[in-house]
Amino acid sequence: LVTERERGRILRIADGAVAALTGPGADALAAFARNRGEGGLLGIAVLDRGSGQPPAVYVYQTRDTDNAVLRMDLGGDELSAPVEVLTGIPKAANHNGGRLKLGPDGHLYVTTGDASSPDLAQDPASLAGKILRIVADGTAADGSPAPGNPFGTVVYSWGHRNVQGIAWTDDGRLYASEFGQGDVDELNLIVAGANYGWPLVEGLNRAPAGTGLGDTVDGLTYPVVEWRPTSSASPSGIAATPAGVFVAGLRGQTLFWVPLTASGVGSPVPLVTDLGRVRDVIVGPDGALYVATSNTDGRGTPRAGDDRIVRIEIAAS
Ligand SMILES: [Ca+2]
Repeated sequence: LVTERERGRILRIADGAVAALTGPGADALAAFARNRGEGGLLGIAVLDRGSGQPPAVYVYQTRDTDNAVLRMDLGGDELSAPVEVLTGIPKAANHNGGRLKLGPDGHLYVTTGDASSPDLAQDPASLAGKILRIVADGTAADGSPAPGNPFGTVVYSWGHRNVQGIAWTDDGRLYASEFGQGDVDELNLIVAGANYGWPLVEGLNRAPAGTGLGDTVDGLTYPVVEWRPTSSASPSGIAATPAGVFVAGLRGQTLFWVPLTASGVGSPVPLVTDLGRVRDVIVGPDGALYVATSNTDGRGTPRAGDDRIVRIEIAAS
């Protein structure tokens, strides 16, 4: 399934054929679809509830006054009317975050942006500039703080500017990509309760002398990978395989490969550079990478066939 940010549609793509989902849920999502800057219909995650039950589809959508996580049942190509799972995430024209992923622990991780109010990222009580971790089992408990969250709230990590991608490695490490202000884009290793520094620091900028990648100094945790300047990357969606972390780059128009090492990650390697702006990358059930381009979003140069979902096979080693 693929979301369309501005039209508010969810597409089912199978064997190269594209069909838009229908039903009350599709109508409700489309009703909020107007030009919302970087907002709109953003992340999507699907929960398989087992035999006899329809899958639950979670989406992140920018509405009139907030960003919200909504849930629908999917029967065939029909979506039921949305149920509000988590509301009141600050919205703005820019910095809405919006990635959703179900973690290996079965909980739903939600990335938010600072909603162009940087200080909110340093306010643990605000949902802006955070990674959130919530219950998502398809019941009325959805949206409550997941057990073990560091503050007893839905907040999992804080001090983020605009988290665009999250992914887990096989050994359980959680990585997250983040757009910088203009100097430094980041890939962070996410630890529960850690403060990733925005807007006090950006990458290693303004860090105490001697601070290295991945260090935690004076309560702030620094990224494990930097891209300088941000025009070289703008890291959006990410995916992880045993080969490493794959990072979709918008302004950098590159799919990066960040190799995994015993102690962390290596330096990013440009892997694919001929697709234009790359919005997202996931690992498919077949083990291949599926990459979404973003050349028709008003910031790119559309080419024939854009935008596209591209399948890329990667070597096992
Ligand atoms: Ca940071």
